Amino acid sequence: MDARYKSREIERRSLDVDGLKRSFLEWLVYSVGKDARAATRRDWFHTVALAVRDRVVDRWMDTTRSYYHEDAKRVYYLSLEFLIGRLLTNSLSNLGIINECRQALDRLGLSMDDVADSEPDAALGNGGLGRLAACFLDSMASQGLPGYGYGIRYEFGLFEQRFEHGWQVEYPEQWLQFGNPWEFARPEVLYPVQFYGRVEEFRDSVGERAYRWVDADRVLAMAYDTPVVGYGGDTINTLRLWSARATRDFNFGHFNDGAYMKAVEQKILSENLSRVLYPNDATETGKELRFKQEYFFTSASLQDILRRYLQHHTSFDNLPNKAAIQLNDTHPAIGIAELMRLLVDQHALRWDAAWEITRATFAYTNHTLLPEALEAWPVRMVERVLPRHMQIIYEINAKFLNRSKARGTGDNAKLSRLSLIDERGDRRVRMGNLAFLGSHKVNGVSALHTDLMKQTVFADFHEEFPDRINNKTNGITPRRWLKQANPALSELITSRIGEGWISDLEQIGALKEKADDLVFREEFRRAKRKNKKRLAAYIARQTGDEVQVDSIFDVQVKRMHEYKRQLLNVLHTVALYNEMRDNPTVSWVPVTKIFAGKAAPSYHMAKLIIKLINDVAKVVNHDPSVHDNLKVVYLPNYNVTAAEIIIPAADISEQISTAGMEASGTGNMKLALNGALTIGTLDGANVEIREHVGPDNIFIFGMTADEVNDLRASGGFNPREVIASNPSLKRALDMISTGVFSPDDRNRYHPILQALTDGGDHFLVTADFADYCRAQDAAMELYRDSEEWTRKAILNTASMGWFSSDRTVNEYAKEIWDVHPVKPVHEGEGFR
Ligand code: GP0
Repeated sequence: MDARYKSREIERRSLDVDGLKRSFLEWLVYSVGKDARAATRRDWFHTVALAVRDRVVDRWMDTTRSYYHEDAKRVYYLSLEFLIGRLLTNSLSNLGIINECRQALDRLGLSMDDVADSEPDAALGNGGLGRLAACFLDSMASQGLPGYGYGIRYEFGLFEQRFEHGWQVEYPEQWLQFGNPWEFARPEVLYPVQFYGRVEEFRDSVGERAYRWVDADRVLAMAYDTPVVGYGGDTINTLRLWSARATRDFNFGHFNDGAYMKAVEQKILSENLSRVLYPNDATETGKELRFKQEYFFTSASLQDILRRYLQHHTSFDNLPNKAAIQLNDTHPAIGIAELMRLLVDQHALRWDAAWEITRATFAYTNHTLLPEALEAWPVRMVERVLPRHMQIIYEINAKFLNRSKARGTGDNAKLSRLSLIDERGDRRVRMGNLAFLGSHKVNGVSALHTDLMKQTVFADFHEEFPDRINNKTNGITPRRWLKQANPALSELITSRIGEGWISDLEQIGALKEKADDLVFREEFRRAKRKNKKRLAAYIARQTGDEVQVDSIFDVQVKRMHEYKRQLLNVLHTVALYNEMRDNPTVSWVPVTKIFAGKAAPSYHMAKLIIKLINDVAKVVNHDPSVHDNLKVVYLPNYNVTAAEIIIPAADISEQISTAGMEASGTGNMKLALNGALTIGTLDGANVEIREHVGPDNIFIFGMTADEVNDLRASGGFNPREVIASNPSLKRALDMISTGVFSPDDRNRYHPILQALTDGGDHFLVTADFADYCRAQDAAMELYRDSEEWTRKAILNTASMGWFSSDRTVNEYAKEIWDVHPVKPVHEGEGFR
């Protein structure tokens, strides 16, 4: 090799300050095409990202090659959402060169924070489900597990939320507008995906009945790869996202008619498939385009998985030993029919063999029991869009129901509940049933949720397959959610217990004994205060509101949903406002209520609650009679980047869903890890958080899931009686209904009042109100004793080790996937 070339190769990979600085300048000039005088902040971001990417590529190839050489079993995480957020700080931090990078930029007169702030937030997801997928990618790479993410490269991520007169307004989020320095386009990794057409029956070479899908429309799926940097930089995994490309072949019918433009138009329209993320969280809207998106990325991923498998194998018998496919919710569940089609129609396997392979390969994670989220596609649509898959689904169903009948499974009512087809009304394909039947393991995301799955949605299936359902309580990555987002606390922790906690979060338990150490408490408070100042500055920039750093930062950040009960929180806010006005001489603990979260654009009630919070904020924040003791803030455009600023600054974490309705929650884990005390119901993972932090270090209130269930079943719940018997609740509701917060439109909130009264208060806001206020009072009282508060906050941080997504992913690896870590062999020269 030419000596000059070789030295440049080494330079490309150097990790010291000088090497970084030189390569920044080189990238700026030769790839971004600017000199230092003309470069904008965005140019510098692209420059730094490209230089960092250089330091990742060799190790990435080493990792991929090692998996290939070992023919390791891989896990494929199929998810319609990956909520990754920004990658610059994450990559630098996982590579261990964040300080070197900061210094190199310093020498160029640049601020690392400004450069990092120029990166768009990759919001290819709605909320918890998408963020969980991103945390799992980090954890798989950090533990050396051969894990691939597969999804869609949406051109438009989740909408940008702004407020206009307090109302949510949506704007398109164009994260790719200025290019994406992290991704590698793979124009040669291209798979055809078909839609529509019809099925032809024929006899195969041995005279067996076989099927062909003909006259279908075609789109191409093109791969874009993003390296996923594991902690320590040893393993670099791949996130492969598919983008729709038009095929070049023309519809000759149109062409011969001279309708050239019409043919081209169709081609262009086919690329709409990967245009935009559906903005609904936990609701199914039943749009054909969504169904096509699901099939599009699932089919491309399966074709890619089989291609990779066939590099080493000639028969499919070993597929389950080489590939584990995890379905993140039912969105990719059509993959079960697709794998059957690929094995039976394209690779000529016998049905029973193909079914065994399919079931042994797939596993399914359920994320919610909400009926409005359970996907059920009209048979007529599936038949039209994917005619061969509809046949396959019928065939799976017939075989299953016949076998069940033969085994003497229950009555017809039970069989019709087990059926893949819902025969009531317009016939529908139940994707949850398909996912369950086509998987060898099915899991819930918290202990309570998994129990409820067994008792409700999958009760009949659980009876048939008692070993299939298992629990995998969610987790969060400590790299992004503590090390990166909260440097103040991270440095303090590392100064006392070393940095082992970053890759083994259970080690953070060693901090428990520091809870009684006065000096440590003081430093813990100082870290929190620093984060609160950072958030206060962010609030001032975003909303113009001034908040007191020494007030309680009471935080509820999550998607806006009635079951998450932001309404309960704002009702308490109004009640507290009244108490403060009634008792001006009491020395109140100042409180700042901080809300953030998006509502689905078509979810009117959720948007109305946002408006209510903003209206309440307007009144409360400008009322001199509360002496700044109460402030209400709704931060716009909640996303991963905002979460990284808000979460480390929280004193109180609001996790107040109606018991039985929040599958797990993961924000609850992030907040507790960062030293917030939870006010919460016994719902989702709150139950397990209480077990870990201890009942004295969490404020639990409200009805349990069983009580909710009984109360609803009894039909005897009367919210009007509850309201009438609680003066503070009644007064708050009266103020809202008489227009105290909406003098410009006194009837604005009637739909909310209506839902809480005649509507029957489905989410039991009124039922839990009194106990919620009691929990709030207890928290405010405790906050006066800052030593005791800090002790509990430390115990929260110290007790969250089990909630690392490393633990979660390890459980999946051992109990579902049977995959093992691979140590990559690094061939790179002059590297470290
Ligand atoms: C569940 F069904 N979740 C869904 C969905 O469509 N979107 C979504 O984000 C969430 C649950 O609501 C959760 O409880 C859970 O922790 C998360 O999935 C990951 O399992 C919200 O935090």
